[in-house]
Amino acid sequence: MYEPKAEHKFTFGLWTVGNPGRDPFGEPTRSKLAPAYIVKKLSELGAWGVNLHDNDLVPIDASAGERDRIVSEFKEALSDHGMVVPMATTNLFSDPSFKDGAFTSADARVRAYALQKTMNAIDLGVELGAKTYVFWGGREGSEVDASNNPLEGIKWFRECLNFLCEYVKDQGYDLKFALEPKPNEPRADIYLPTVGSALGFIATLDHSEMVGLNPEFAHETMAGLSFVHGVAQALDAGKLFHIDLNDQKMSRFDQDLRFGAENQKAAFFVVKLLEESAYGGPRHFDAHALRTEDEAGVWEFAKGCMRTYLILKEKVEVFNNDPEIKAALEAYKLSDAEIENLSKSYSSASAQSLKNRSFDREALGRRGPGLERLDQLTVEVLLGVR
Ligand code: GCO
Ligand code: MN
Ligand code: MN
Repeated sequence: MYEPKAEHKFTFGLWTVGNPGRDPFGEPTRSKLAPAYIVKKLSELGAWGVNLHDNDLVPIDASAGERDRIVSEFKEALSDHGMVVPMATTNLFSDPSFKDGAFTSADARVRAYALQKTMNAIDLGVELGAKTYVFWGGREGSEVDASNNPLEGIKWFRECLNFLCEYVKDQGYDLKFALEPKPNEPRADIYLPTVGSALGFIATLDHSEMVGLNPEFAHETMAGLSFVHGVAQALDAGKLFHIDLNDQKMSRFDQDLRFGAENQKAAFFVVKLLEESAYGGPRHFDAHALRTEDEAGVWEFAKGCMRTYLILKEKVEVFNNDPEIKAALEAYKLSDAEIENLSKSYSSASAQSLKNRSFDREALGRRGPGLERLDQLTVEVLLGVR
């Protein structure tokens, strides 16, 4: 029961289970885990793959020879354990050169270096088999808007993404980009803070068809928004290219909690959306064990993310097959074929008939849609009594 298998497409970043527990107030509480060891452990737990930033694997100052040796050893670990790398990304936030942004830095040399670093990291990702390339603009933002005009920042961001789309096409890579919005941390205000803002921005790119979203549970929650709604909007736009699953208390610092640890109802509806949609991509956990934990706690954390996902997936079945829930949903969605025929698509005749029609406004306002009952039934499914 609830045993993760490759078909579930569970992935973790090297940086997630590899997180040593450093925070702004304290030093690491765990020792570093080698990438090959992470691959082995995650495969034993039933994960399908790992994702990485360039520098999770190859140190920023590695020579070309060192890089090739590290990459070939890592490839061997992947093939020994039957693991894949479906997504890769660039670390454009740790090095001090990126302290005021990478693609949005006001220093043209930093923007050019960020492009160079990203092209190299894309080459690495593609070499490892990645099909999705994530852009999390952690440093792309500001504390003081006096110094960095947000309009220019967005323009530079666009220029860089347009450049990189052309690079991918020029190389003949089979790679899509996924933007990962976040409202704040590490910057006070990060550009493209939410799913909605990223969708608006994507429409302005030269190759918008290559670019979609990597929404994260914690990030929308930090902004006080509904992650379920964000994911739905990305799906509706055909832009859900990847997903970062974790958990978060609203209005806190970035917690990166184990998936389902905090907001079980929202986690349930996310799983429901994913499982019922055409999204066939990875279920990626971008979270880490609590800083209190030792290595054993790290693997408990990883197991917990996958197990909770599978439990919620089962609860989706329970929800969908529950006769009372079915009836409540049917009663909630009141349809009327005749009137929908008039309102679904425009014609001057249907506009005229709608204008002529009289509606019993008071009766419409009197109807109780039954949401209290429907929600209680949902809670009972989650509490395991249905
Ligand atoms: C965060 C982000 C990152 C990104 C990662 C991949 O809040 O730090 O979620 O973990 O997902 O850099 O792009
Ligand atoms: Mn995050
Ligand atoms: Mn993330």
